[in-house]
Amino acid sequence: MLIKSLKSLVVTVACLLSANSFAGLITDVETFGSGQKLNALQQFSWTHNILDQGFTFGTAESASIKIAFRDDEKKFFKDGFEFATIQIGFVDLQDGSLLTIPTASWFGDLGLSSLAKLNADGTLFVQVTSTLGDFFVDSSTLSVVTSDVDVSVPETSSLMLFGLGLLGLGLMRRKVRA
Ligand SMILES: [Ca+2]
Ligand SMILES: [Ca+2]
Repeated sequence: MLIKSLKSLVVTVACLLSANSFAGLITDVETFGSGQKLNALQQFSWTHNILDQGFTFGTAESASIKIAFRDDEKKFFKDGFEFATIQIGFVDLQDGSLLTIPTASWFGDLGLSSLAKLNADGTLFVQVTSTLGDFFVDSSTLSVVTSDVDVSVPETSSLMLFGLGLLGLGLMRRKVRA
């Protein structure tokens, strides 16, 4: 009985430890009403801001972005080729300008310079240009993995010590009984 309750205690402590992991995830979604229509050579830009999601400067470890595209394709008359240029950040050699066919969602990881920008001010500029064809930009989702400083570390350690202490106590009692 005692061992059983100790086991559940250890499991509880383990759960607390994993809940106190150092990584966090911030998701910032920008939607553009019923979709922003882009005709040939038109541009559309927006800025993600993760400060209002409780972002702490310098804690972004990695980030990815998903842009949802939708073709304006008519039912009977398929239009021609579609190309979009995606620019992430203002001057960003690593992320560069990416050419994509804007008929489905585009997904990409942010490069170091965009990550540095996020860490510096919590914002990220994104711009889409219709290089060819016409299509909709429906939404943009920025996901940032953060290494938030864990203020509950001392608490976790004492909980673990408490758990280990109880475990030791239980083992001692078991020895005495045997
Ligand atoms: Ca935001
Ligand atoms: Ca089209």
